[in-house]
Amino acid sequence: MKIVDAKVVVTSPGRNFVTLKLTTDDGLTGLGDATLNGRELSVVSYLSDHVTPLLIGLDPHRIEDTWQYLYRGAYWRRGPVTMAAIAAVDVALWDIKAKVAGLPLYQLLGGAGRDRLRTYGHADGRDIPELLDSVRTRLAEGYPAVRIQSGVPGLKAVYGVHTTDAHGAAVPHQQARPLVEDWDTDAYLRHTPAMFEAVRAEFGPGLPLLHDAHHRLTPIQAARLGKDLEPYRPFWLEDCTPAENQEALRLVRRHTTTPLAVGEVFNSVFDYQTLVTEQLIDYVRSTVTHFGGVTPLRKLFDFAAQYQIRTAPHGPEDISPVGMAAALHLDLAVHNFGIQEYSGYTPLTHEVFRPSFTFTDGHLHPGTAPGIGVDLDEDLAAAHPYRAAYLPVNRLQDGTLHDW
Ligand code: GCO
Ligand code: MG
Repeated sequence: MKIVDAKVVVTSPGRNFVTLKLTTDDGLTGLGDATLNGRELSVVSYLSDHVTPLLIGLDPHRIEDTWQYLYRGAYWRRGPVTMAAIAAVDVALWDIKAKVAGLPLYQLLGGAGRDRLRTYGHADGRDIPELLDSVRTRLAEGYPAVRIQSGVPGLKAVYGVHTTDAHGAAVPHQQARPLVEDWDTDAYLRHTPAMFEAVRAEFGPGLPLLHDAHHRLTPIQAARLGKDLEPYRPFWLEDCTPAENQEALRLVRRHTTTPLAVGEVFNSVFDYQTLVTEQLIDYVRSTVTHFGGVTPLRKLFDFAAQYQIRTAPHGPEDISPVGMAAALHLDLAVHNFGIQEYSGYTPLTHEVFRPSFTFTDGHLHPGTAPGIGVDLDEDLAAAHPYRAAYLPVNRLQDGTLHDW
């Protein structure tokens, strides 16, 4: 079997997604997700200019070899653009292989290790009462676990919290020029334990509560927050310090038993080396799309398993349904699955991608269709072209640019 065509599809049914479609001489097709939120076109160029011409004529069954060819063969290794491009190829090849076998991908990864996948959804509010309402909504939707983020008194726009204009209409957080949010770490550190206290008081001790600090704290600030949250038993504190510095987590870990989750911006096992071998974290947050595909993510998950670290793939709406489907197959198969982030997709996104995965009673399942189980409607995709859309930036109150 040979690859005879490789096409990159960019579509924006609400937000931008980049998809690679490979076709074989037998007429089989495979899809892979290459979406890098806010930097989408760099991956389109990497794929179209430097990768797809090399794929024509290759045997699609040689997944490991193709991965090594694109990773080692380029000489320049790692980085989000490279790894998103390689991920798309890797997933498209797994999709083809599983279709040839007539099996859902998870069967090729060892078969189902569980019946369904626990998820968490996002709750947010500009103040605590609005957050409590949002948690109620997520629970009514069936989510068994909830990430809580709230506005901080004195700040106008904070990560993870929706904003509205003067007429009450929602302001999309992605814009043609980045929105500017504001930040004050002391105010946040005072407010966040109170937010947890209010949610625990309303929903009791049993509900798994997660929180994302989005890389904004120094190690000693993160240690303080971890300690202050201990009475409320968070499921995890995510990305408490900037992700580049693995050693920072040593200090945080020494001071708190609050579980730590890290890794959505990582793209290589080397980003995790210290974190995993020194057991500085409890959850690895990488997903297929930004980590070079199913092939390397499986290796990371197995590595983490030796240290009793569990998996929790990144899963906001900026992972396309193709990338989500690939992650769900891996989630179902690996022994150390922890939880899957899932914020759902718009109805139009479901029409463009037509995924066969299901979300029932707060649990996902990748479905049993051969391959990864996603069909792309290319005509509908073409009717919704790319639009420039950037994530916000974040400034301290004196104007200094801070982590977003
Ligand atoms: C999460 C993430 C997202 C990111 C987004 C950026 O935990 O889901 O932090 O909310 O901000 O993926 O593209
Ligand atoms: Mg996050």
